[in-house]
Amino acid sequence: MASSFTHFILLLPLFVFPSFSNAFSLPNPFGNSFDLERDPSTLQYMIKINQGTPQAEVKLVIDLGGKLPWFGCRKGYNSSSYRPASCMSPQCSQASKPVKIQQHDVGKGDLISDLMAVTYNFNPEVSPTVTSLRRFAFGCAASSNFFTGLPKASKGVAGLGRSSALSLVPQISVAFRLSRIFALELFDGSGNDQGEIFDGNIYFGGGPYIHYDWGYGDWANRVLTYTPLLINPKSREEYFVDLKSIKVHGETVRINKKLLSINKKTGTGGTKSDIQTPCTTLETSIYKAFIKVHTAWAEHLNNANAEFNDNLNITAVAPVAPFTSCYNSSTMSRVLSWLNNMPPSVAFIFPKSAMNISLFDLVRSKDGVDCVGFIDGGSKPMTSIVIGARQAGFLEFDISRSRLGFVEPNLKNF
Ligand SMILES: *[C@@H]1O[C@H](CO)[C@@H](O)[C@H](O)[C@H]1NC(C)=O
Ligand SMILES: *[C@@H]1O[C@H](CO)[C@@H](O)[C@H](O)[C@H]1NC(C)=O
Ligand SMILES: *[C@@H]1O[C@H](CO)[C@@H](O)[C@H](O)[C@H]1NC(C)=O
Ligand SMILES: CC(=O)N[C@H]1CO[C@H](CO)[C@@H](O)[C@@H]1O
Repeated sequence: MASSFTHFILLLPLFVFPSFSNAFSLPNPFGNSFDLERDPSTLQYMIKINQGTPQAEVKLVIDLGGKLPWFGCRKGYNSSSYRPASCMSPQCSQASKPVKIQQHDVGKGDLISDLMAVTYNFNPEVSPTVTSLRRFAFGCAASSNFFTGLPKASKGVAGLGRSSALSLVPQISVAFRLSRIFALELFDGSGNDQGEIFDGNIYFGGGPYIHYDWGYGDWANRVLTYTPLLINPKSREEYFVDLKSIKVHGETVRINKKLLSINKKTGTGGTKSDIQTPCTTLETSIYKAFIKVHTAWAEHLNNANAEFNDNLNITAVAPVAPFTSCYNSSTMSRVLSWLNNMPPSVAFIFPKSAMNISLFDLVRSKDGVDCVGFIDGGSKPMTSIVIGARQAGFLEFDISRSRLGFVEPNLKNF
């Protein structure tokens, strides 16, 4: 899937970013954070960890549904603090069964432990950065088959699953007595107005998420809205949510409701968050209905507008694969400045809250072309809707309270 995106730059000009895009977040003083890097060719987000003795930087691809962190450690791994996972350790009971990493089984005994540096309170202006070394369990991948499809720069995968005791989330929470919470702040490498490039951060332990809000001109916390996380009995590591409908500029997309629930026997259907998916995928019938409503909005806007604003003229252009609906961005930008008083471009509607995707609905695919950044996921996908990295922005995964937190973009700042 990722490879079809390689020629795309998921890029939007700064003016279309919601308020959080230009800012670092400060994690809660007791929480931990790591920098993320996005691989430009596979668009995968990698967590950068410092690990072993002597310490070396290792990049691991974030896998929200992964059971444990793992990397290639047979060849050339000569860390002096490396240990096979001890059978006195609580991890041993897990290791006595073969540990599944991605689609492959690793044999018994392939669990190791080593030191990893964890940084907290990372804003030096507030107080000095504190780095602490703790011992963590990792899967040790012996064969190069494990690396098929991973970015060249990565050495393995950081599993952040919600159920496994070896997932990085419970491991960090046990080591630092934190709640089982992590948050992802994803940028697309397009930088802020000081020309700095951020790909993102991951925070462990929960908020507040203090960040510099350029629209507001001061430090601010993020106000999160929540929706419950659901368990898919056939895929217990992943983060499913109860999406009820999708609205495009206030208009509800007609969706066969059956597709939105998880089949408890087969595990198919429903909606999950997965940042290894660069752009949200929709089952074919949902995709078609969605694009239809989006297109109707553009046409309606042009017609309605002709009477009183001749500046507004959204012009469709030849679609750029894998997208099927694209517009001339010079005609789109005028619309964007108009949006202040309109419903968000796209909103995911949950039982008691709505997640506005305003402007993250679009992807600038090549110079001057903005495409509706959703992908046809096929007619028989395992999961009907996969909310991808482009539409994620800032997400808090709260396993302790089984809920997903998100920021509603502040439209006043556009
Ligand atoms: C082992 O570690 C040393 C010191 O960091 C390094 O110079 C050497 O290249 C490493 N050996 C291998 C095979 O990676
Ligand atoms: C809108 O743009 C199209 C294509 O550029 C053009 O043919 C049409 O005349 C324009 N309409 C208005 C009202 O400006
Ligand atoms: C977009 O519109 C502008 C202004 O009308 C025009 O100069 C440009 O060629 C168009 N770009 C595309 C990709 O159609
Ligand atoms: C801040 C904001 O724009 N909130 C909106 C998000 O979307 C829902 C559903 O369309 C609206 O009701 C909110 O006002």
